[in-house]
Amino acid sequence: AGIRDGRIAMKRYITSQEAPETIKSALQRPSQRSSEQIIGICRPIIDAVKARGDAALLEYTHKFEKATSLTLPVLKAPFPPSLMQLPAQTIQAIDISFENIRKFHAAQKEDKPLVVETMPGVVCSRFSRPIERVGLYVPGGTAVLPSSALMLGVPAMVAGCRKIVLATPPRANGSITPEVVYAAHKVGAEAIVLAGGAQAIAAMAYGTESVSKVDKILGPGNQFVTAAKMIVSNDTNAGVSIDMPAGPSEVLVVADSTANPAFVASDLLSQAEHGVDSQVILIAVGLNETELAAIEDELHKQASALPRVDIVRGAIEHSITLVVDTIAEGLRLSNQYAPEHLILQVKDAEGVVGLVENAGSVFIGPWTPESVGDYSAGVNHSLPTFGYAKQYSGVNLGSYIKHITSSNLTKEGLQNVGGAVMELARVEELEAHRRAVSIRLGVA
Ligand code: HSO
Ligand code: ZN
Repeated sequence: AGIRDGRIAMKRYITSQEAPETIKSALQRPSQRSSEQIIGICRPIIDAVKARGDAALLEYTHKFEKATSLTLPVLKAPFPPSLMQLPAQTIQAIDISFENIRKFHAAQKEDKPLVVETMPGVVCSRFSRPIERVGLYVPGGTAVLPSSALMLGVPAMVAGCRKIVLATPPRANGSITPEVVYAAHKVGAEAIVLAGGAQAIAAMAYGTESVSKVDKILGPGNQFVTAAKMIVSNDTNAGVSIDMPAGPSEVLVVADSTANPAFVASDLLSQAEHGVDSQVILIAVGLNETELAAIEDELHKQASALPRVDIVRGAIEHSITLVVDTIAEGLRLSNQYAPEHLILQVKDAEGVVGLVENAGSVFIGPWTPESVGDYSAGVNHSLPTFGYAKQYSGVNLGSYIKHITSSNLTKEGLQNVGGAVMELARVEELEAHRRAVSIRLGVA
């Protein structure tokens, strides 16, 4: 798998010649290490940080990150300029991206409360407040990800969260990448927790001597980070929620004969280079052998020239091409897969968006590579993976706020609705409920 005739290639299925079951199983995500096993590894780490705070947190950072020189697990704001020294063009790129992400998320603000008079004198309303303290996990691993710091931090800033804590694993020398420090500075983070994995999640969920406890933890991560987020969010004593379960990155490209083969291949590869567990899917609508071969040639050629070709090879091993006859069939399969990213490189791509039911984020037309959304267009890149696009939204302004409702009745309002309340209270045999109305209306 992953290699055909000595070339980097995705396995190809002609859907009309296969049983639906075959296609269904071809669209399975690569299986993850059993979560029971991962939870078993994470639990003692979480318990240790909960019990012994900073000391345990540092021990794990020394062990897992090899950052043995580190003596304090947090870097507090204001961050020294010496830790964010960057070339002018990097600053400019971060600033442009920051501003676009800020604009798009600021536009998601509800400017006024929702007010509805359901009956004369019965006024219901809904208003929002920021979550007070948020913890943002920025993964380390094979790439440095300042873009994730922006994607998680900018909406927190826009929402007005009072305390923003960022956690990211330090390098072996105990430092963190200056781009991440600069992003943390721009979003107004009060501290950076120099830790990764389950230990970082535990520190933010429970707090330690030097790490503030938060109310919600957001951000992607590996299986340990995801398992740790699940564990702490299930602990009623922690009082912490999470954004969503996370899995490996994925993209699904729908291409027809109007698509540029080089563009299609470049989009598939930009996701494939994230990790060996990434998955990329091509849905080829009505392409003939020559057109398919053109994309495959590009894929092999471009992949071979990439610095991360070894990672790409791993991802391509469990990636597939599905050849379908119609756009409708292509979108049906895409909706069934529910990709994190959906790229439409088809004639009238905008018109096809109407057929999209399940996807984290959609990239429309030949001039919209996924990379623009990963970094700078303004949309968020923290998105549901592993089929969770069927029920979750990506990170957005709403991820950082709660809605509160209120009711406000006049005497007339209570007269109008009170009868219904008293009758339902009678049915539920909750007499005190009924009397709270009757005492006010002076009825029996
Ligand atoms: N494509 C990733 C986000 C990212 N890409 C960060 C580059 N840097 C989310 O699936
Ligand atoms: Zn990406």
